[in-house]
Amino acid sequence: AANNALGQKKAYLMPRVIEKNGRHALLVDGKPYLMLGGQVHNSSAWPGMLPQVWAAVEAIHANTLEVPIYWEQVEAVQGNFNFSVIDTLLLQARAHNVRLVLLWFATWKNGSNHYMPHWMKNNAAKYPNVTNKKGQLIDSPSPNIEATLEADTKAFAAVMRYLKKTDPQHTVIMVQVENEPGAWDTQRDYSPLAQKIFESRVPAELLKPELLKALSRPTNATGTWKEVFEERADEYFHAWSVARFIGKVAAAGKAEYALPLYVNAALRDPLTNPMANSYESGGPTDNVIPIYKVAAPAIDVLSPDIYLDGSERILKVIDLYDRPDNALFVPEASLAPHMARYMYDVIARGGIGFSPFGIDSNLPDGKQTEAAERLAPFEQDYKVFSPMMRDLAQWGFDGKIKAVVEREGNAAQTIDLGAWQATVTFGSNWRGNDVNPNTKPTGRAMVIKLGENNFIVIGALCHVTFKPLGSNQNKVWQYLSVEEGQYEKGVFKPIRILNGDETDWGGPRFGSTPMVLKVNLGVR
Ligand code: N0T
Repeated sequence: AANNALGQKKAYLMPRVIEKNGRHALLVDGKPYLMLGGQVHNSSAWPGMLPQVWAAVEAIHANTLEVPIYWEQVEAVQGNFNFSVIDTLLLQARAHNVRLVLLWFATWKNGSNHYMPHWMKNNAAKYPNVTNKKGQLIDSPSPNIEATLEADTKAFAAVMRYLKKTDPQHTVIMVQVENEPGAWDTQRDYSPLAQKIFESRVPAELLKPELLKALSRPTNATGTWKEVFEERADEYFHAWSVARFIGKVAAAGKAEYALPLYVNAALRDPLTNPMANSYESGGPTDNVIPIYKVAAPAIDVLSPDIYLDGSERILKVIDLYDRPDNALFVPEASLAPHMARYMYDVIARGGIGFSPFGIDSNLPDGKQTEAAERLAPFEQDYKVFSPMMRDLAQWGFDGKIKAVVEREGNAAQTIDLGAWQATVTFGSNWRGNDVNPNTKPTGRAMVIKLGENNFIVIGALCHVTFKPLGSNQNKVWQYLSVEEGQYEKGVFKPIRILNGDETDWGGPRFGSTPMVLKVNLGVR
């Protein structure tokens, strides 16, 4: 596969994350790529389970599959690596023309050590868990243990070395290092060893004025963890320890093969600044992103796993992880119909991907209808997005897309487009009357600005109208044309022109199946 028609070795470009004016793109084969992702359930990455995984990938039109690889399976015998499952995944992904994001379930899986090989679990003295404040052992590995770090580093480097050798065409485009690292049930390790480090001085790397400022501390602060970070000392100490550990594992892997790497976060409430005893401590939650950036420079992206409720919370989280120093990537989101619409916001921000969790249904028998209902909105959006994926990725990177997602209460929203303002109302609207407001907030729309008066509008469960702004203000306007169509390999193919009842009452109505419209506006 790595040879061209003349039998010469083909040069494949490495996937990488780039930044321009604070926006990002994931380059795959040298061009911006948008991951229309799906993640499998935790125990699905076994050859016998894959047929139903591919069925789900096909059903939702995903272009990227997020799939775990298990340390306990890869290195069941210490130093003896088994990559047979990786081989299977690579072959089958290529056959399905789907890219992979591999998830390294290793030292941490949801804060626990459950994917460590038996030879480690059976040697708790060498690979210990953390101790809580009361001196009790907690179900979470300690980040302060050299032996654990060394074992994980060796294994991850072996995985990356193997990928470099067997995947010249970059079927794997990104790797997640660990899974939701940190500790539930304690803010840090209180073992004698960790306590000793905690009582020493904060390392110089953390005492840079910009970093202290980002952490809301005096820029000249210095001293022990407690002195510098006060009530946040326990959490920051754990975050630093976990991030340094992961940073070293990632650096060793990257030295073998420089794929983009990321760490995913079990989130905290982004609105109330809670303390780390109410969420997983030490993971890349929004408040410790600056610590992770310093402690783990080999990690390209810090990513939110969105299982939160409420549009205010979810949009806030998306905003907190979309930073000039961090590409926006949502590697997990609940597989719920209300969640799909946030992808519009992620795409508009130039995000590099989105993925609902658990696409391969394992609901009990008799719940198949529910499973289909959960997949449906992702399936419908991905169907529209996939043939224009490269365009969306480029437009998002260039800042040409604006999006709205329906909020609780269904209030109308506006989008400023320079010479025009679009107003989006939610529900199925007929002749200006809201006969059918959406029962749940699921409406969504994005507008791509192709020219001053030319737009692509994609939406569902809403109604869109325009009004002239700026130099056009107060002028009489009309639609010159509204074409309904779809993209085929990056080219807009119209099916029909919408006119008459389909556009006269202010503008086009979008039903539950997303539509792609090419809109051309004019003033008199
Ligand atoms: C996720 C998934 C999987 C107060 C849960 C979410 C996945 C892991 N963890 O199905 O286990 O591997 O990354 C944690 C959600 C915490 C919600 C806390 C609400």
